[in-house]
Amino acid sequence: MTRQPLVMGVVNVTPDSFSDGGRYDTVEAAVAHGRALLADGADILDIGGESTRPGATRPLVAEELARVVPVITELAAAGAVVSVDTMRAEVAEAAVTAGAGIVNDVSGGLADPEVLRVVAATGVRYVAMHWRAHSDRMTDFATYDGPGGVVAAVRDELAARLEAILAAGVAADRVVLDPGLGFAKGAAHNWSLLRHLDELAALGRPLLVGASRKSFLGRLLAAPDGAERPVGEREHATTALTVVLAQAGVWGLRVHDVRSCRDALKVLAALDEGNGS
Ligand code: PMM
Repeated sequence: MTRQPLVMGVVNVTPDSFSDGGRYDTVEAAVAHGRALLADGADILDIGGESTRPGATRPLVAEELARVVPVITELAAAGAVVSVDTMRAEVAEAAVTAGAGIVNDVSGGLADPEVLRVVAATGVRYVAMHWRAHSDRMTDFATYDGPGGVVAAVRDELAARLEAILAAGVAADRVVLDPGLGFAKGAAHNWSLLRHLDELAALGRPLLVGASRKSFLGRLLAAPDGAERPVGEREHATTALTVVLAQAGVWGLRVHDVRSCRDALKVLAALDEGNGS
């Protein structure tokens, strides 16, 4: 059977994330949500304490630590494979000490290069996402005018990050790359990247993709008056992308609704098992 992607379930311990902000912003609610995602079949729980929605302002380090560390401690103790969604070395270090086995850095080490030192020293897995600027000004950086457009730019910028990550002493086989859908990218940029993931895979590292409920899907499904489909009503489109991305051979899918993602993967697995019969 072809390898199926890992399913990374999102636990945002934030008051302001675009898709689920404020729903799991206490330790109890976040832990309960994490347990529910595990029951639905999540392979990894991605726990974050900083919203990266367009325009978001950053929490204080102490605030971010207080949000994620207790949640990671409990869920890791319950046996979950935990990823910490952070751009800060201090948070990454505390998260790994609390039991996280993956650092998911949406800035790929650009926001705080010390993150790479923590990853190298601890030997955890590292997700490096394509990123250009913090969320309060990332829309100013959504321009890709060079030859090859957004795909070539994201490929080249990820290649440069990969070089810096390896130079910091992180083992190549610990690194996963991510196109960073919606980060300094408009809807057309996201679709181009989804069409050409093979060009990013050519960098030689596995890919994680986070398309779940993002605004480009809201725009795709917009009402006749142009109003974006609300966040909570983008699940079917997200699931359709699950199928496409699994068939494209990605390493992992970062999703909010683990159950529908897992259902879609089960359909693919059943078809795969029937191959040759
Ligand atoms: N997207 C968000 C947050 N973290 N991490 C990775 N690796 N890839 C993503 O696409 C990504 C991410 C924003 O979505 P959310 O607010 O629902 O968490």
